[in-house]
Amino acid sequence: MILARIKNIALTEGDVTKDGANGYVAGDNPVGKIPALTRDGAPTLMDSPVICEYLDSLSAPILPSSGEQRWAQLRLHALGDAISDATYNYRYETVREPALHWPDIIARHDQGLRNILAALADEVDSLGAPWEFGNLAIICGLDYCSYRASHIDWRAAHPAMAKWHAGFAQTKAYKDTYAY
Ligand SMILES: N[C@@H](CCC(=O)N[C@@H](CS)C(=O)NCC(=O)O)C(=O)O
Repeated sequence: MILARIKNIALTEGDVTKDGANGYVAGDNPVGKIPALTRDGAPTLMDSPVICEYLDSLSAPILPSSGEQRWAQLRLHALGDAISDATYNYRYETVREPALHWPDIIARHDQGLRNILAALADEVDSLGAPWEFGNLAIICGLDYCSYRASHIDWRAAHPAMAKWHAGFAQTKAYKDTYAY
């Protein structure tokens, strides 16, 4: 949604229903996960990097078309998505009743999250500002981590990254799309 807002692309948010083992069911999305992008006369797209690249392609792309700059942006985007993935995984494991907890796998997701955050904090000066293709996924991941894994106080652990994030939180695209 942030990328759509930055690029002035009008999207309509659809209602999704959760259908047990089928996951989130809306339109033509067998993956059963959100986000998914339904399009008139074309198949539904799923997976946030794919959706972002599609939206970016609709007008003057911010993702470089080739070369190391492209890989740098895709790498940062992947690291941002990895924050979200580790947070989902941590949440899925810890939302179960305590008798079903598996401490080793909880520790794996918790540590994975901490490792990604520390690695990004080490390179905070090169994460870019304002919005770029890579850093928008990092901002989304950081906010999702605050929401679902709040015991990891990344702002306290990484003050420079907190300051970097705060700059984005002042932007209209952020304020218009902040979900928590
Ligand atoms: N790699 C995917 C991950 C999507 C994802 O895991 N979404 C979660 C958000 S809560 C979901 O829909 N989970 C529902 C499920 O797995 O049933 C992306 O970036 O879009």
